[in-house]
Amino acid sequence: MVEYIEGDYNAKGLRFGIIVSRFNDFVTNELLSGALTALKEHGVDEGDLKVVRVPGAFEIPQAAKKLCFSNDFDAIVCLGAVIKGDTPHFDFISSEASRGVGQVGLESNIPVLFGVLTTNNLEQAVARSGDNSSNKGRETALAAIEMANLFRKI
Ligand code: INI
Repeated sequence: MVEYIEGDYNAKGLRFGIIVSRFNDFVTNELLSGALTALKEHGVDEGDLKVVRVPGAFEIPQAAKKLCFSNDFDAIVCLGAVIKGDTPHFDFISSEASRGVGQVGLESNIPVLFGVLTTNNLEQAVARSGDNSSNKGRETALAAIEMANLFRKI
């Protein structure tokens, strides 16, 4: 008989580290708000949440690595906003953030979730950080709950 394993959305008793970058904070504050709301809605105790702020998306993987290896968390949620400008800087920051977060996730024993917006303009960033189900912080927090529960089962 085939065994199917998947995570659920009960977050009671789970501990989450949230890393949020300060660059474009008018967007990242909204991502954080979406993530915190989703986690609390699903039963996380405030005492099981830690929010770590870093300067920009480039620094997110470095802080994620520290949190992962502290053994204090069931999952790490990474939040940031990289918005395209007139120079190639966007490409370096966004690719390093995604590559770095992915690498930390593969090296650690807990899920590391990528909630860093990489958008062509401000309008796209605002559309994905509003107070609704499209909020990337909310979406990432829900994925973190599911993955943390999944990791307890496998
Ligand atoms: N950091 C961001 O999080 N988003 C950006 O859009 C951005 N841009 O465009 O420059 C950005 N740059 C800062 C970068 O993440 C580092 O903090 C900085 O380079 C110091 O290492």
